[in-house]
Amino acid sequence: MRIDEVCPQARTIAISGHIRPDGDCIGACMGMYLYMKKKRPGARVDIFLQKIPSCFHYIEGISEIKTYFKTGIKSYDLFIALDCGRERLGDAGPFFDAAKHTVNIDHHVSNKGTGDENYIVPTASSASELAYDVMDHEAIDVKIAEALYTGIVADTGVFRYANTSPKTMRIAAELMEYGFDFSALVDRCFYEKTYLQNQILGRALLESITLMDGRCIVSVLDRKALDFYHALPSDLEGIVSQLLMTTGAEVSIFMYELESMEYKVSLRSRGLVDVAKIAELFSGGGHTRAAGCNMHGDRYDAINNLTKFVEKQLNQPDAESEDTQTDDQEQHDGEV
Ligand SMILES: [Mn+2]
Repeated sequence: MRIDEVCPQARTIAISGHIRPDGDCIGACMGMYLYMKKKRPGARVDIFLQKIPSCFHYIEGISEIKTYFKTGIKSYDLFIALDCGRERLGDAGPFFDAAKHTVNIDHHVSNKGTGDENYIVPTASSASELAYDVMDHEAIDVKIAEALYTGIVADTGVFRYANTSPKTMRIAAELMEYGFDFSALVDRCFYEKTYLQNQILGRALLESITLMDGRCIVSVLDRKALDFYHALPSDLEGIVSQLLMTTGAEVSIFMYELESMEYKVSLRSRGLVDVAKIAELFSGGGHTRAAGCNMHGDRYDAINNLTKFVEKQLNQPDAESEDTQTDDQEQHDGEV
């Protein structure tokens, strides 16, 4: 796909991505938005996304996002959906349905292509990588490069996950040539934590327990602890991944109390255990290496119930737990 060849006459263009936008969704959409504004000066270009986490506010044009999904236009000439199909567009969905022509650019295996024109590449690291693919590289500038780089870094866990390909690295290198501060960008978006977040991470690590000779590590934070730190769910992101970074751990489980006797559970695996299968037993879901579910009742019962199935899988290592990781699964439970 060459995006410049799609509806060159379009006078109105809308761009959007999935609900609860993550780094890749934001990077791909913003990169495309800045690119289209530059390449199509005669057209009106609008971008719709839900609220953007403040760590991404350095991206050029972020304040122009229509977070309320309101516009004077009923039917756009062209709608570009990035990092998801029609079904995850949320409030941007009706604009997609009403658009005269739709384009879908995505890297999720589950997406069969929901646009009039589709560029779906499940082996790509990120939607941002694909957005780069369809652009005329001569027209990319430092602001577009910075947005796309953000997206690639987000979905590859800073070039750490198995979805990082030589092509990903080549694109990242090309983007780097534009000369933005990639080091500060990575620190700010992916490593920096607030003091509160660091404290609560410390607390979760301190109170963790290991089971099965250290192959499974579990930590639980109750309501009292969360209230003490005034912690929000977003402050707890990354705890389960940090737990897994323990020598010998195959599976990590992090639980926090939503309300009395109700727990939000996150599971991570290095690949030997399929945690999606375990989460599914408790009406949750996710991917082989990252999954989540909610559990009711006593915390010890919850831990026993979960770890029983971890142990079962660990004791049959030749079970079909092929690693099928292809995208942002390390960061999100249950979200495809
Ligand atoms: Mn993505």
